Amino acid sequence: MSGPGSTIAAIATAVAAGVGSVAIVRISGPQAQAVGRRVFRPAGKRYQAWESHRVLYGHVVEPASGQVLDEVLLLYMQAPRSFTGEDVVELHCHGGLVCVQRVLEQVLANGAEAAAPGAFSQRAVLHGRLDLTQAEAVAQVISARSRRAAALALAGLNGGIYRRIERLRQQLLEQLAHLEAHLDFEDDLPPLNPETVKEKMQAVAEDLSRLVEDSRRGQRLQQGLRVAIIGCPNVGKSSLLNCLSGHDRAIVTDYPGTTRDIVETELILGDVPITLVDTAGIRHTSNPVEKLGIARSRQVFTQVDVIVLLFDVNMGWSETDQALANELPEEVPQLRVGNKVDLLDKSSNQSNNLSKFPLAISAMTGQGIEAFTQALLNCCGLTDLESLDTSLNRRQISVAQKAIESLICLDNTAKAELPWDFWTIDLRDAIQHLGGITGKDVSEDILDEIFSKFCIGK
Ligand SMILES: Nc1nc2c(ncn2[C@@H]2O[C@H](COP(=O)(O)OP(=O)(O)OP(=O)(O)O)[C@@H](O)[C@H]2O)c(=O)[nH]1
Ligand SMILES: [Mg+2]
Repeated sequence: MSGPGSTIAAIATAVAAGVGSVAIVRISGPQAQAVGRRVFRPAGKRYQAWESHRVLYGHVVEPASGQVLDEVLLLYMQAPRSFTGEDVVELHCHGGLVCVQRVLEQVLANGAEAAAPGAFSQRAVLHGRLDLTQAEAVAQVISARSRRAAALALAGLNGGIYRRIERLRQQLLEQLAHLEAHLDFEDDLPPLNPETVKEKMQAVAEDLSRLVEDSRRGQRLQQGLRVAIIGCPNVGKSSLLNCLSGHDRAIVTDYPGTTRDIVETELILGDVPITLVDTAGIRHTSNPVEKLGIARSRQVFTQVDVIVLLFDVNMGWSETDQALANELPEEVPQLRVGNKVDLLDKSSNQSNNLSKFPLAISAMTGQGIEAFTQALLNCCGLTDLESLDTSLNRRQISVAQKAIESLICLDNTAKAELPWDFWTIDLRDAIQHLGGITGKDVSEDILDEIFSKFCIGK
């Protein structure tokens, strides 16, 4: 990353040919205004004074030749009232690829340096505009694929993670202060009760463990689920994909062996983003094309979060279905679902199948789809999402786990009745780990590493 005193610039919006009516070049740093003035020509006198947080209208030009590169709106935000806490100039250009890139090139040729990934957010943290958890939440807000995932990320952006972790850190700091005072002034203070200290530590460890558990669900909500529909030919896999996605995405015929390639579609079920993967029906075949399709189906087994094993409820669960079930990796949750329940003759003993397989649906009429959706989300712990109000990201989960481990060590120290100064060692570790989540206790190297995973312009 360029040094903290430098002036940096990047395109802050998504860049794609032919789309987006507006694209933004963001400049941040002490020279932001100077760089902006070099390339911006106001459209009239009234746009010459640069007041903070006022929009100016004009053109970006190549200073030497005066050639106009784009018609823009310019927004100047004076330090510290900006995203980064520094002077910021935003040039709102035309969208697409060409204009915005030419504007950026000109900005870079006139005194700004290309921003490294995450550099704007990193500066926001350095200048105290955001804490580390809020900066990380920005990335989650942007990548959210469902309303619920966005709401959860926004809670982090509003300081929800910071407050929860900081409260726990303060509780630990309080205990540390007690222990240290006791070590220094043992004779002047009433004796410490180890049980009380232990209980307080345990309460913090339990709260952290609950948070980690919730965060695993939050991660799944954020990333979405990849769900494969697997089964013998003709059981209605492609029909189920079409039924759930609400349109004719995959070809459906009554010929077994219709689907050959993997067909994927994105949808939202119960606020959870889902990538649904339809596969070729698995059977022995001599057809070389179908064989290739079946090989692809088998590759999908290990690349998904859940497998829906579909069978025809009218035929019952056959040996072939069982053989297929045996092939599936144990670590991937499976949901066995009987399809074509609309054809089931209730008067015959076929209906016994229903009691054996509670998940019976019709991809044709939609019967049972609601219960199926619930079961699907349930097997990944993704129901009752309203109760989920804070979710750590992957990095934060692993740091929280280290804090929990330190508290477990502390518990062992307590059980072994070791002297108080041993307790303070584990306690300090736990406090340090929690500070690593909020950014209160992280080295510059770690910050660099965290922000390098952001994208350019953030
Ligand atoms: N009555 C009834 N027919 C269904 C239902 N689901 C699928 N079908 C019919 O079953 C036949 C096969 O459906 P597909 O969706 O192509 O089956 P598939 O499992 O994708 O088959 P392959 O791609 O060959 O493996 C078609 O004629 C569908 O209309 C259902 O719930 N009820
Ligand atoms: Mg199919």
